[in-house]
Formats: sequence, structure tokens, C-alpha cells
Amino acid sequence: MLEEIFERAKEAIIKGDADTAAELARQGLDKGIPGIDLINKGFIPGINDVGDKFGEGQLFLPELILSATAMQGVIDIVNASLEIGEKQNQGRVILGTVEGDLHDIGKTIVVSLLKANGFEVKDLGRDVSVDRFIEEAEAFEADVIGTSSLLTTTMEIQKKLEEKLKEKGLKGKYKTVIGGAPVTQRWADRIGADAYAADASDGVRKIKALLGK
Ligand code: B1M
Repeated sequence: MLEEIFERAKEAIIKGDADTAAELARQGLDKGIPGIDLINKGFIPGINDVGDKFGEGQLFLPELILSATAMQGVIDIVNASLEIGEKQNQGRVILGTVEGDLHDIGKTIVVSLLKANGFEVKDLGRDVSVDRFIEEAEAFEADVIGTSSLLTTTMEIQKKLEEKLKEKGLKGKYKTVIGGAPVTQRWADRIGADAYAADASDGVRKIKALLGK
């Protein structure tokens, strides 16, 4: 039964069928399937398949946009189902997608899961400049700056953030966590980020570890 819902969820995203995807998300939640499982095991494999086909030239931008829209609808439904964690003192995190990058589906999942785990989170949205990350971190008195990058060309901004933090003598003040499909532990080591997170659950785990929780 579970496998069937995951498979249908994947297919709905591949077809860019927003209504069916939303219906499956609601059905899955009603049946007690954890939202994060629905996303990780059903909808993400769908959007990854679309991404692969787009990369291979088998799908084109209009189809990619339809699938992305269906995915966004599902994320809104699942995020709304995640309750804000009771303990609100886990730490303060600002999170955004880096400058030049408009991909925000994954970043938004990370924001919701952090909130569900009792973090205070400021979502800076997408296309966020290095200067803005730093200004917002200062104003929010953040413990952690999280950046998401989905394009190989925009990963460079994560490096620039590390450089700017060093330049301003702020490197130790904020822990930095990086994520996004092309991002790796190797990249984190290379640029001197404090942690790399492969997915939203890993993000929560890594941020807790960085803050000694
Ligand atoms: Co675009 N896109 N896209 N796209 N898109 C990719 C990234 C691409 C790999 C597709 C491909 O060619 N195979 C490719 C990049 C190639 C490269 O860089 N080498 C690509 C391209 C080329 C483009 C455009 C240039 C296309 C064009 O216009 N010709 C354009 C760029 C626009 C821009 O940003 N300036 C573009 C546009 C779009 C849409 C707008 C249509 C749409 C985005 C809609 C939106 O986000 N609002 C879109 C989509 C949907 C994708 C794919 C198919 C799916 C991305 C996604 O949402 N994944 C993507 C292919 C792929 O990644 N497989 C692709 C699901 C999401 C849950 O995963 O974001 O990885 P992800 O997040 C995960 C983890 O990475 C991690 O946790 C999340 C949850 O598990 N994570 C973090 C992410 N951030 C984190 C931060 C953390 C911790 C964990 O802490 C700080």
C-alpha cells in the first residue's frame, strides 16, 4: 500500500499533474504516512527523474515548470502538516538559496523541518547575496547560516560567503551549513564550511551537532 502511494506520487510529479499530486499528498498524510517520508520516497524521486530527463534533453523547460509547480503544491501541503516543535530554544538559523539561484523547493523543506525540530528560523527566500546573508545573520543574532545551491555556477557563492565571513572577522561567530543537489562534503571541506547536509533530516542532525544539542 505504501509503495503504491509512493509510486503514484512519483508518477504524478513526472506527469506534472498538480491535482493528483496534491490529492496523493493529502491521502498519504490522512493515512498517517509521515510527511517527510512522502516527500523523500515519493515526490523527490519523481522530480529527480524529471531533472535527469531534462538534463538528457528528453524533457523541456515547460514540462520542467509543470513538474516543479506540482512539487511546490505538495511541499506546501506537507509543510503545513509539520507542527512547530515545542522546544523553541534549539538555536537560531537563517537559511536561503544563494544569489543567482531560483531553486527553493529543497530549501523550503529544510526550513520546515528545522522549525518542526524547535529551531527559530528566518527564511531569506532565494537569490540571496553574500552581504544580505551576513546582514541578516547579524540582525537575527543567528547561530547558523544555511545556504542552498542547486546550480554548479552558484555554488561559488557559498565559497564567497566563507571568504567574506573571514574578511569581516565573523568566521567563528556563525556556523555555516551548505546543501543542494550538486553540493558535497568535499566542497564543504574545500571552502571551509562547518557542515554539509545531504537532505533536510541530515540538515537538522548536522545543525544540532554543530550547536552541541
Ligand atoms: Co532547474 N536545474 N533550472 N529548475 N532543476 C536543475 C538543478 C538541473 C540539475 C536539471 C538538469 O539539468 N538535470 C540543472 C542544473 C545543472 C547544473 O547546474 N549543472 C537545472 C537548470 C539548468 C535550470 C535552468 C538553468 C533551466 C533553464 O532556464 N534553462 C533554470 C535556472 C534558474 C535559476 O535558478 N537561475 C532552472 C529552473 C528551474 C525551475 C524554476 C523550472 C524549477 C525550480 C522551481 C523552484 O525551486 N521553485 C527547477 C527544478 C525543479 C529543477 C530540478 C528538476 C529539481 C530541483 C528540486 O526541487 N529538487 C533539478 C534537478 C535535480 O536537482 N535533480 C534542476 C527536489 C528538492 C527537494 O531537492 O533542492 O536538492 P533539493 O534539496 C534537497 C537536498 O539537496 C538538501 O535537502 C533538500 C531536501 O531533501 N538541501 C539542503 C538543499 N538545500 C539545503 C540546505 C541545507 C541542507 C540541505 O542547509 C543549509
